[in-house]
Amino acid sequence: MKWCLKLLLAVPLLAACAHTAVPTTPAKPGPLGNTAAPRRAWWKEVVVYQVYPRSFQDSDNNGVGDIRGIISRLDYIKSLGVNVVWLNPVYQSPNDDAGYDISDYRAIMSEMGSMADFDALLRGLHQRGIKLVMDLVVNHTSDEHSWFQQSRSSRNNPYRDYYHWWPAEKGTPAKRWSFFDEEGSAWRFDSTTSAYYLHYFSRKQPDLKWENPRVRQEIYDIMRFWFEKGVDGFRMDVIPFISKDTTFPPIQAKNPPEYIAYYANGPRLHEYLREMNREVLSKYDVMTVGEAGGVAVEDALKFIADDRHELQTFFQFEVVDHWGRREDNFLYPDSTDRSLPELKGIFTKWDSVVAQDGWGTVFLGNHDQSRMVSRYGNDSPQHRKTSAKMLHTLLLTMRATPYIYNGDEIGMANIRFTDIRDYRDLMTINFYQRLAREGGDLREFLTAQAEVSRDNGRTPMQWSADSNAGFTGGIPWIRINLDYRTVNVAAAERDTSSVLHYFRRMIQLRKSEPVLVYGRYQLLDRENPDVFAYTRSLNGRTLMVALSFSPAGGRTALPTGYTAGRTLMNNLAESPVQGGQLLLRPYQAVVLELKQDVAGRVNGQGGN
Ligand code: TEU
Repeated sequence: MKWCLKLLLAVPLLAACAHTAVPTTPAKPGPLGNTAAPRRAWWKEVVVYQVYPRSFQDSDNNGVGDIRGIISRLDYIKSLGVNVVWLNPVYQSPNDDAGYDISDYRAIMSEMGSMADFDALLRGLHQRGIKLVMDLVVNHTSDEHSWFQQSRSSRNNPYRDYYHWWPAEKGTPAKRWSFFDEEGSAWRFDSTTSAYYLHYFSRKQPDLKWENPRVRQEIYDIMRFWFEKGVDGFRMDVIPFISKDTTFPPIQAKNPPEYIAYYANGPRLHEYLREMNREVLSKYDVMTVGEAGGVAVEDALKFIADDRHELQTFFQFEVVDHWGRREDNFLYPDSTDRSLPELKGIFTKWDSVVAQDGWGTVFLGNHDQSRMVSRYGNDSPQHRKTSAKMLHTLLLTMRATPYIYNGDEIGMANIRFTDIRDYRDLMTINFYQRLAREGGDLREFLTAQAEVSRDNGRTPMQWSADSNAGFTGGIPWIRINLDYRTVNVAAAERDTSSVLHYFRRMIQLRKSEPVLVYGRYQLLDRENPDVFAYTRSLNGRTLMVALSFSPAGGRTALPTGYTAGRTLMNNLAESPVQGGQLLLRPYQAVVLELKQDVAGRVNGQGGN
């Protein structure tokens, strides 16, 4: 295939290309495996590793991770078997929101290094056959960006129309909540020109006005700048927010999900994405993933269908928003919201989109979430390793491009701060201040944050049992989880039963089995409260994945008409197969080959 050849030349080691071509018509379809496979593309076959640069590796002992630090760990990243690194923002930034407030899109944040360091990182990745995806944060800039400095200086400034301004003489603008503001409002009065500017995130993150064609051209130029350097794609921050109803009507909606229509998914969103694709993305062989919270499943294909020419993929947030956080306020947990059947339903619903067109993504952790093992698994000493392996089995067996967050490959857990002074995330700090002013329940808030705060996912990478976990020789910018003495990369390398070794084997399995990438997904045993089980089928070959989400284990059955063949992966030594039943131990995960039994072949029936 053409793309494969191109990629083989550019990236000689990408194992995904070593497969033989995937025929689209099955030879002898079993009941579970008779649909055509999606069209191949390199970005469907990769495994992405997300590097949070502030917390990955410090090379100059200032306590903050940096680019040279990442370079020193490239062989480790290579050893994981991943094909792509997604790097959170490293651009020049005053760091109000950990780099998501950019003051210069063509410069590197000084505490993270220089452009020469960045170039060396890109070279080092490419030499190892690994691609680099950057973060594109263009719903907003920093208030210290020169565009905003100009824009706020006078009403006639040529940059005035780069941002959303509401002149005070029109009265107070209709209420818009900010995600991060310490007073809650997304409108901030600026006395220099007697007008309010819009900032959905912090007051140091004013929203860009995409309606202005000059703004869009500036952004396309920035994208070209990085693509010309050789960057292989963008993860696009809060992309549905770039188009909004700029009349800013008063909000009529009662329920939180309806609010989104006032903030995002505006009338010109798809026009902008198509323009961006036409002008920039279509000119490069790159991958794109939009961060698309709030996009309903019915609207998904508008973003990702092949013939739309917008994005290739996006992150949907239904999975991570479902499990254990309140729907109306992510700062608090919700212990009633942990139904496995519902979670399975969400995965299955989103898979049905890519069964038609487009392509999906799957993730359980990132820099905005608490740690995957603490949230979906069980981070007690007894279950941490097994449940982390189980979750990696899920991530690496879905019909979607998997994104693995750094540290999850060794099963890093939540730090659970109890003191507000330990927090670094403005989301937690600003809300705490607001609550303190309003006389809210601070103790309840801190208890909640210990479970759900973003800082749980931002503590430094645990490399070894040495001081500061081998992350820094200085004072780390955020506290390190004390479990680093046992949970660290060096220990995991020595222990052949570690999460790390399992993770590497799981990646190799995905790379060697096209059925795990392209095969049809079918949910089994939908209502089972303890077990998530499904099949993946391609070209007459069917694999079954069974995952226990419970400290009590669980049981499920093989699909009717099939018997268990080879076990391709098992996170425990014991086999769960007992005739037509699977008896899973706590958090056990298996990937089995299924064979059609004679009766099934004769009458072509069975399956669920
Ligand atoms: O996150 C978008 C976003 O919606 C988050 O603010 C989310 O509401 C919160 O993290 C709850 O989990 C993106 C980035 O990933 C995040 O780090 C930035 O803070 C934010 O955009 C603003 O750029």
